[in-house]
Amino acid sequence: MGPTEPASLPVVAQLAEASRLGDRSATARLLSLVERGGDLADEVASATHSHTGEAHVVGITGAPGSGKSTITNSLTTLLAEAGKRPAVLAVDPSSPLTGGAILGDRVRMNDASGVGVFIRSMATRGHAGGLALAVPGAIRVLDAAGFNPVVIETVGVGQVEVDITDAADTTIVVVAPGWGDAVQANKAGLLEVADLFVVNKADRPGATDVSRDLELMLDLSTVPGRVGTERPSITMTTATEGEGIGELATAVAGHLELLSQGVELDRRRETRRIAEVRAHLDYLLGGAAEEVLATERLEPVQAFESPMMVARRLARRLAGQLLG
Ligand SMILES: Nc1nc2c(ncn2[C@@H]2O[C@H](COP(=O)(O)OP(=O)(O)OP(=O)(O)O)[C@@H](O)[C@H]2O)c(=O)[nH]1
Ligand SMILES: [Mg+2]
Repeated sequence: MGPTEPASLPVVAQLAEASRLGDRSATARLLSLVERGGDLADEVASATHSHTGEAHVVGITGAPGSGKSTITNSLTTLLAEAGKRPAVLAVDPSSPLTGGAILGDRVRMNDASGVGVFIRSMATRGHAGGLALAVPGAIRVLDAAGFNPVVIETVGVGQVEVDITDAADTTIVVVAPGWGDAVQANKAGLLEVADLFVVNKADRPGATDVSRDLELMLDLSTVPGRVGTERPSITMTTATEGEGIGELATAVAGHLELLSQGVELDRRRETRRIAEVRAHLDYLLGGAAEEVLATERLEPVQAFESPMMVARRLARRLAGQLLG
């Protein structure tokens, strides 16, 4: 923010402006507001929204311990050294709000932070609108701040991991020998969401088996690649040594190019936009319903009015309030 700006300018707009100009602490503060949710998060969305669309959003998912953070560290370090401005958003849906970095990841992302990669952990348990609102909001902040690519690492396992792939242009699924191998990835529904596969820990026995299993499953799969019939490529990496990371960077850039050639990039982003609108609508309606329930004095149980009828009556009142 500059000294010439009027003092009345809302603080969120000032932060957004500073963030766009490269002030990282302003970016961090915007992310904290997004993480907390509520009215200020909405203001952040308004202040950043018109400056987005440049960043390639890359999701990295896979079983716990497969090497997602190590890969993210190596990949973003390489990209930063090549002159790009990557940011990392590590999303942990199972932890309560932290407002800061998760210690283990901070250690594993040492190289990246050393070369100026912007790294932020975000816990979404306790977020008013949950993951569905917090993650797109955070991506928007980073995109508007000029970071590109924005890499989202998901911590934890389960449905959430698959959900989060909806937020990305390109989804990388990491598998490693042992627990979290190809069969596990298939069971977790990760085969369908992968644009690119990484078989990490290539230095470990069994890595080529994992790769072969993946190829087999892709052969047998009736699910085509997410872009037309494009089959996800498999990159072998030893992330701890940086091996294969250059190939991965090439694959990631190649996937963006593929998306950009046709309508697929726009289509994915439009799908994302609709999903976010839906999440907001759910949140608004859910909140309004709670309010109606809290403020309307519900009559004692009436034999002639079923719970459904009460709900309909309240919904009519709610609609009147929302529209009136
Ligand atoms: N041998 C070997 N170990 C690796 C490799 N990549 C990562 N590791 C190790 O595997 C462990 C887990 O790596 P992380 O990068 O934290 O894995 P993650 O998928 O981010 O784990 P969570 O975030 O906890 O789900 C660490 O001890 C890494 O040093 C690799 O290529 N080879
Ligand atoms: Mg991790």
